[in-house]
Amino acid sequence: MAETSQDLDALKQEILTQVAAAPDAQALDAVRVAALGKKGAVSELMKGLGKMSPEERKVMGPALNGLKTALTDAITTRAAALQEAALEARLATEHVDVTLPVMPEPQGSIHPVTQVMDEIIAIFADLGFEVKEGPDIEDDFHNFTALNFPLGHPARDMHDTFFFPANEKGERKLLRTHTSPVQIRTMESQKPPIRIIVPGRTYRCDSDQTHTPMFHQVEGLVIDTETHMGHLKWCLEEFAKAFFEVDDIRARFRPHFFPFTEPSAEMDIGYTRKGNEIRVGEGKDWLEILGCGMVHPNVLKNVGLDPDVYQGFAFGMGIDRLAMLKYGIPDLRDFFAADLRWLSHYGFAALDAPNLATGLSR
Ligand code: 2NL
Repeated sequence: MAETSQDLDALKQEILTQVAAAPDAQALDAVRVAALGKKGAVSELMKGLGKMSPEERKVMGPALNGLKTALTDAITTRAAALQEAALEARLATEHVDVTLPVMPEPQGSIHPVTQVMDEIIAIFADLGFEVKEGPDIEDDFHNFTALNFPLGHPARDMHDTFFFPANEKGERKLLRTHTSPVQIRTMESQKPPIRIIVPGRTYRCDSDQTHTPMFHQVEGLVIDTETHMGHLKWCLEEFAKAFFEVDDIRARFRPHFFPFTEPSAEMDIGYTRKGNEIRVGEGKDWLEILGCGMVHPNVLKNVGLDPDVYQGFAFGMGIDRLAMLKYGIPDLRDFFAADLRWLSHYGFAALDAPNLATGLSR
């Protein structure tokens, strides 16, 4: 082997050209193996060093080492450039336009009943009430007996209540006719003070222009040692203002009868009719919005509370009717017809959960 430094220069230029031309990491590695691998061109030359004269080796040794270093550096630099280019190419194919809408079109909407239920819950949550739920299938005790319905009371009658077939002991379950059994269960299981709001489905065997066999109620219950009618009145007036989104409201409490409250009342609010629109809070016509009263001492006794220590108020309202009133929906039966055109007209945006800070229905 009689390599000269000119020969080494030519070899270096040739390999550097190959390095620069390598299109990808794989091709570059092939260039590296051909030059610096065990049997590579540079490695073979280095093997020849042993057979050289000391003078020759003194020149060729550093020259070959310099060549090896120069090639290694060039390959490393090229490898980094290729890796960068590969990453750029991958990012270009995987790029995402973050300004595109999340979904092409909103697919569904919130049913007015759900909207009104969520609005009522938001109002009472703000007043410190806790939401409670319970079973739709109930027993006679929690739906009637505990609530001071005398045996043989007309509301227990087959015409109003959906009963299940009786068991061997003659007991029959039923579909709850109001959400009150949830308040009964709450009073049985937790000590006063109690402040709860109970939304849910209720059932009565009744179907005409203004009644559906399944309907929705929200009931509320407050029990403490000194809770009185004044608290009831303030609380329900605050509710009515918040619900109808007006600063002031005219209200009256008209005596009524419920087996589970004494005294009992229905709450009316003043309104005027302007064409097809009803304006709440002003005017001399009255609109009934809910029933209420002080919890009957017998109900307290039935859940093991001493009526000489505890007292409280309760109320109940029909959600379906309130939704019709607030959102001007003319026919109750459309609520449950599952008509997509009706739902898209009367439905609410799914991400606008009602809250008092930004306005209930906006
Ligand atoms: C209405 C009237 C009302 C209640 C429901 C209640 C519950 C318990 C004790 C006492 Cl556990 N009362 N609930 C009280 C008054 C009226 O609902 O017209 N609902 C649609």
